[in-house]
Amino acid sequence: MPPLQDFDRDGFAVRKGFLTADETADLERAVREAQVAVPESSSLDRVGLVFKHNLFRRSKRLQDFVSSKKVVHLLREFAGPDFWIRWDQSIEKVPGGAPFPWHQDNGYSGLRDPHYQLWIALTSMTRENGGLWLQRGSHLSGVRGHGTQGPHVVTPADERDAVFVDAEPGDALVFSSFLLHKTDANSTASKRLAYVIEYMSMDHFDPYIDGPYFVAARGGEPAPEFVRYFRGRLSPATQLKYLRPRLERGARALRHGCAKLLGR
Ligand SMILES: O=C(O)CCC(=O)C(=O)O
Repeated sequence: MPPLQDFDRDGFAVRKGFLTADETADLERAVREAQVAVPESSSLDRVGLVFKHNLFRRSKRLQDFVSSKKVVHLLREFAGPDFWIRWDQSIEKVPGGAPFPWHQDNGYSGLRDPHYQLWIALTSMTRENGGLWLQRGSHLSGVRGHGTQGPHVVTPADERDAVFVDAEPGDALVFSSFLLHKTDANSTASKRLAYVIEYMSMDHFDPYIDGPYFVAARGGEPAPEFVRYFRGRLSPATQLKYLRPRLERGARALRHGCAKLLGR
């Protein structure tokens, strides 16, 4: 594992062979099992990108994995000793699946604080099948402005600075949610599958996620537990930070509801 200074500088860290072949096969089985209950839930399905969210909420096996000692000991290097899971998803890019343009995860989440994305390859990830490209160090400039492009939230990036991460099944990548990343189209005849878990320090909160919240670690050790409250949620600073965006979202939803009612 590269030292923490490298992660601070680059915004990501790769861990080749993080899972053994057996662990990878077990994880893929658990992901496939949990996927069954989740409807394909995004307009991106139509362009060959199949996202299935919140799998861990339905699967004890995934809860055990995402809060296992191996995973917690990796994540505590980045997220600190106490962290919870805001989100997980499997991402399958089928043959012909479309590109997913440059963005920061915060462009989608609307959050001001970082989370740490643990990206585990369940198939190989190549340039041809739509593997992951990153902009080294791009996390250092904080949250950027994003626009929209079809179903995507996007921000400009210089292609010349892009770094490709080759991965084999069982390889893991941890990256900051502030890091710019993208994937290209899948031009092969095989699917590309990754399982992604988003870890957030318990000092930080996501006001757009409904509880209960799954705590993965306390004091740097596994402490799996669903809770209603934790310090980031209770913090007045967090509530204030998101007061305005939440009011704006509420107003947008109200306007949208009224327009629908009035048939506009
Ligand atoms: O897997 C992909 O093609 C892109 C997904 C992605 O960048 C994300 O979920 O943030």
